[in-house]
Amino acid sequence: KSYRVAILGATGAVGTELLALLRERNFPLSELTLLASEYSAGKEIQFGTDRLTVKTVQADSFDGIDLVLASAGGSVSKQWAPIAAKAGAVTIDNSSAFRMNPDVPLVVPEVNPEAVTQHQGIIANPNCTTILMSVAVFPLHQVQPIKRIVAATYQSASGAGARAMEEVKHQAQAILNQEPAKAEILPYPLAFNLFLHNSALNAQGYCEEEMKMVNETRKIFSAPELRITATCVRVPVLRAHSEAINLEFDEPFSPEAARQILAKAPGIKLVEDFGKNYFPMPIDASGKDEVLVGRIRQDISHPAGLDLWLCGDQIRKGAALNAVQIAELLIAKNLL
Ligand code: 2RA
Repeated sequence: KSYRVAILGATGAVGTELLALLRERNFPLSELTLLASEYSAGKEIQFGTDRLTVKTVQADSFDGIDLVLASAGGSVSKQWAPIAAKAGAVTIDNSSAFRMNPDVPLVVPEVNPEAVTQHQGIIANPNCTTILMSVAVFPLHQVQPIKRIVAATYQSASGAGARAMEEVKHQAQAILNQEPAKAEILPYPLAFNLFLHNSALNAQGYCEEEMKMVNETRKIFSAPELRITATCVRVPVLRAHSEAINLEFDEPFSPEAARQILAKAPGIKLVEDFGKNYFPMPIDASGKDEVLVGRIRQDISHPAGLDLWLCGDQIRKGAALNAVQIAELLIAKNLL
């Protein structure tokens, strides 16, 4: 069987990666429609031997469509995903619009694949930092429930969009030319700098990005008691996020046991050579499907604590790949 697929937000960084993945993974396509808001309409995009023209999304865009892969921002998803559902399509939405909606499964295929069976037309793709952390720590949680997570993230410019990736390069060039670094897409100069993620702050001083890690992880793990705190930082890296993760359990969890479990876990590649002091780096994770995990070690401040480090491609596993894997899961479960 093959499927009529629409990509909503086809011209963005994630949309571009979605197209690449559909080809790379030979997704069974009978028809591919590229949709975007009016100002991106008309663009021509090469897809294999076909030259596709991006169309403006409108009420009848989803008639006859089986699957919508949406990555065009929360307001566009809020407007069009319910219309697509009414037209009989399943939407896998990369925005945060529906993630905490109880009727919308929030899915990382390596963690809670069974959640897709509950969908009512919309399935939410978690935030990139949540996906990467979930893939890395869920295999340990399955062996011994995690009590508390302390996360610090080192997030690439790609999370702020393709234009932000260009801007950080221009900023670096400016600085090397002893010129002022302009910050127009990004809130501040990022080249040779870093800053706390600039999403809105709540009354407790946590930003939306940090609360996504807290709330989304609890939903994906079905672990409302799981205690999580996070500090999210934007760093001058192009397209891979890194995260320093501290885990607290009830009982000690040895690094050796954790290493053995993670070495066999889905979606993970162990990268650690203590002799060479070599561990995951964004340049190794970029363009890869796996979450690179390394520097697994006993937390010396807590007998039941464990520290680890991860890097993962924000556009790929952090967004587009996870969405395509959810679509593949729907096919495998005859839900599409
Ligand atoms: C970011 N996770 O990195 C957010 C959006 N992709 O800014």
